[in-house]
Amino acid sequence: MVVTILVVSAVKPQDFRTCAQTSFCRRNRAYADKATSGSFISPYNVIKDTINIEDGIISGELINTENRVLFIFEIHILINNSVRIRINEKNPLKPRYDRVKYWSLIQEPSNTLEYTENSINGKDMFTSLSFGIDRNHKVIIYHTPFHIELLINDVPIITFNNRGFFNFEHLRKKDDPVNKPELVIQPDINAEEAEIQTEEEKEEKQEEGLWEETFNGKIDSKPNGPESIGLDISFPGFGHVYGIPEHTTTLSLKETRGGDGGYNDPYRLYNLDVFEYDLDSPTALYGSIPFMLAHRKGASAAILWLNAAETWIDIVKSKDDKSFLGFGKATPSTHTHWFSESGIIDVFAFLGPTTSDIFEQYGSLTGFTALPQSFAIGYHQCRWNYLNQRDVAEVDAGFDENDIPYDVIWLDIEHTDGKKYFTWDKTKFSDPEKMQKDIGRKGRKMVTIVDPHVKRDDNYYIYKEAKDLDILIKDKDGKAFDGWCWPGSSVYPDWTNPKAQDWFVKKFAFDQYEGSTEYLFIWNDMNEPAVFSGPEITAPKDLIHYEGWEHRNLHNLFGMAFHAATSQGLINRTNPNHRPFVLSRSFFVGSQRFGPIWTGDNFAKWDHLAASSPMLLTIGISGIPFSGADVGGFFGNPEPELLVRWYQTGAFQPFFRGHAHIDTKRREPWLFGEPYTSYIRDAIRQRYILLPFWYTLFQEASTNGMPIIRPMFVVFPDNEETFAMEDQYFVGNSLLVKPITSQGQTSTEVYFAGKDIYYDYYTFKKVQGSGKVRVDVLMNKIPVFLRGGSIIPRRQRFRRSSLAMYSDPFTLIVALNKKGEATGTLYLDDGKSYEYQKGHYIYRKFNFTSGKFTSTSLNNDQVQNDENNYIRSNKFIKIERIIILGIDKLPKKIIGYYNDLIDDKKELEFKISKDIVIIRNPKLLISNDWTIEFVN
Ligand code: NBV
Repeated sequence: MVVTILVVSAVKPQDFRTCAQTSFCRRNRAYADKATSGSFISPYNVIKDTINIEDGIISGELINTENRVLFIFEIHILINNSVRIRINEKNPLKPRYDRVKYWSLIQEPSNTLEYTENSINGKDMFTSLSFGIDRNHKVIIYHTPFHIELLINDVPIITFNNRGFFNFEHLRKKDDPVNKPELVIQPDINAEEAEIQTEEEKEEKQEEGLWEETFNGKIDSKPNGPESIGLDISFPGFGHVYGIPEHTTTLSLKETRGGDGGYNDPYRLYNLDVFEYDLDSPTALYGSIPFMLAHRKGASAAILWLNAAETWIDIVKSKDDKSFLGFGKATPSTHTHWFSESGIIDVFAFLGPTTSDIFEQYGSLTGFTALPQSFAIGYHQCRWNYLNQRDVAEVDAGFDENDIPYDVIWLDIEHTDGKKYFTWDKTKFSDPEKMQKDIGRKGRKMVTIVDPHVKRDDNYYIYKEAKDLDILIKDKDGKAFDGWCWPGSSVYPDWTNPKAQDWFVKKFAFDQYEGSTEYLFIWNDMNEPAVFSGPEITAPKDLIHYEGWEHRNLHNLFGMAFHAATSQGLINRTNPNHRPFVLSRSFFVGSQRFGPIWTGDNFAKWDHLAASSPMLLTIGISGIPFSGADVGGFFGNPEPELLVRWYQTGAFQPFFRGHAHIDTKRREPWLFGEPYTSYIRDAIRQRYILLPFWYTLFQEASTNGMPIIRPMFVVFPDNEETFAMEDQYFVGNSLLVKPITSQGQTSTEVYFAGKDIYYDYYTFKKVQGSGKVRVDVLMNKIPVFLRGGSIIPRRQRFRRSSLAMYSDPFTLIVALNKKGEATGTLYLDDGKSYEYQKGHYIYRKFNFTSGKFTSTSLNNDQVQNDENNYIRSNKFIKIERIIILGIDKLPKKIIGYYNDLIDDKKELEFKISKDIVIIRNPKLLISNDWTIEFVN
């Protein structure tokens, strides 16, 4: 323990590099400065004769006219309104890293044949092609200098190298005089210093960091020298850009490069274990997704910069004074500048035009989120650490004694024997199987932590096997890399090596992981990877991976490769396979296929609670809908009010887990006494009541990429007032949530967009007014509203876990809109297996219109009725209550019938109170098609 505290307190913000302390960041920013200075013209030109158009690909060569280095470019016109741009050196000294696609894409995307070559006479100056079914999309490649524009209906949507920042540092030999570095500007020295520099000193400064770089005494040997790539990407007419997690910044991204309210440094993407991270900052955190979404009224567009090396992104906005797009008013544009330390340029552009189109386009490339087991969306109770088996049993019993449902209890690193993962400290956990079975018997699960470092100990089987298989990451001299982490001296298996993947997957078999049972699931922490002895608390960039690739190239995907192996391990351990559950701290493009992620070590402070919403919204629109923040805050002790507010917010965020640092006071939900226990109980129960609604959203996210919690601008894409809103959001399209994130709040302002009717979620009262409305806030709940037009499925019986609710009847809440209409869906399956992929599920569409309420099947897999294993064993699940809000004409009679038994109509009992109609026990089953008619 002493070691823990010493190591942890040594980690400080100055452990992390700024742009000025990073040579490729300095060089690319300096290049951008040079390019924006008056007379600059980008030296990269297309060599006209090399242009070729074939099968949806425009290819050709580029020349850097300053040093005659040649490049190959390919522009792929993809199905699904997307374009891919790839640029690499024509004759690199050695191959450049191009393996990110294997990890992040689910398959090589297909090119479209729906295109037409344009204006041959333009061919000298530019090459252009129209695509899409209506051919209203266009790509134009300008030859001299090289730049690309993507247009829809002749309006530019995304441009590349229009500002001339394209900079491809070709691989070179250190002593080759022709290959001197191109740059002359060093922004990290002030003017005075610059004056006194001799030519020689200047040159030395230029060389600094090209072939070797030192930070905090740690040397990066950089055997390949400078090899960065940079490109400017602009979104003309778009005033807002979002995405590029993980940062603690605003949802609508701020500008960098200084200025009013802007950051000085670019946004950094470099997976790092940042101790006690700051809020409102562009510095890197645990995960990286180089995906950016631009939005304006009428259009959305997005970019995926497929590169796993350290990456920085500058954002500036311009207010064009001339009218753009004929809007008749000055329209801002957003200009971004992306640069990565190594690799190639492989950029995808998604042309929408709507945000949901983009989520679809992006998801069909990188994979949609995996449908989790249903327990995974219940409440999780974690702490570093539950001390022993008795502690686990007592905490578990505490939930029952206090009538609080929960699904999973977690064990952190102290459960192991000396931080050797896959082992148990038998003095604390003498019978782990019994412990899990006791928990499992109540319908609950357990999670243990498995980190990616391996204790260097010849008596530890994991170490021995990994060493014998020769799958460890090597240092630059070819020896197994030794880094310091929780167990002390450790090695790091190379998760990018297929042999390591195959080996690790097997470690989760029940006969391999001693003391594991089917109730046990996994948590991957420290997989950035965290290396206490390494530069910036991570792996040195010159480590060597599978096939000889330097760590520098793949740093940001390393943690995901570990997550992938763990997740596959859990799939494979049962036959038939069950869905895995693995939480990961590090993430990259594609992580959504392997399990949820969380925002790491936050603080028990109000501003951290507030920051959780924009962070999770950002991660969600960037392809990972299943994410959460430690409820209560990891570091520090929350006052009871903060803890309550955090539970109330967490209940409306996708991954819902309470967690706390080892040095904090215990804070299980009942420990603060009344009224707090009741408040927390109510919050967790709300989560359980809504599980069918959440599970349906997860299923939909897993097929169309729609985020589960949605920023206001996604739900109201034409309402400019919502574009920067981040303190309220939607769950699906139906529930508007406003977290309360400051102390002692008794009222708050909620923005009710559109002309919709909203109902208070708890009282069902209609909200009076629209736009900004001040609402009262009580301590027992946060403001949540039902949007008129939606139908929400709920299960209202209180049980102790989600599994215990498996066969419970449903309540349907029908919130009518102004036209007296509403729709909704409900997805149900066994919550565990992959049978749903064969059609064994229930998927209902509810529709209320013209006084008729219907339920019809959306299951298109044709596994109906008794052939449907799920329906067969769940056909008696009933609807026990229907609540209709906002009904105009109160009914005199309500009639219900199954659609295939139309002659068997029953009159249903109902109650009316004001404009709310409650039908009790309509005697209808959830799996069947039925109709309810309201007779006036
Ligand atoms: O394993 C201990 C902790 C864990 O509880 C936390 O959730 C992780 O983010 N872990 C980090 C390592 C130490 C943190 C100071």
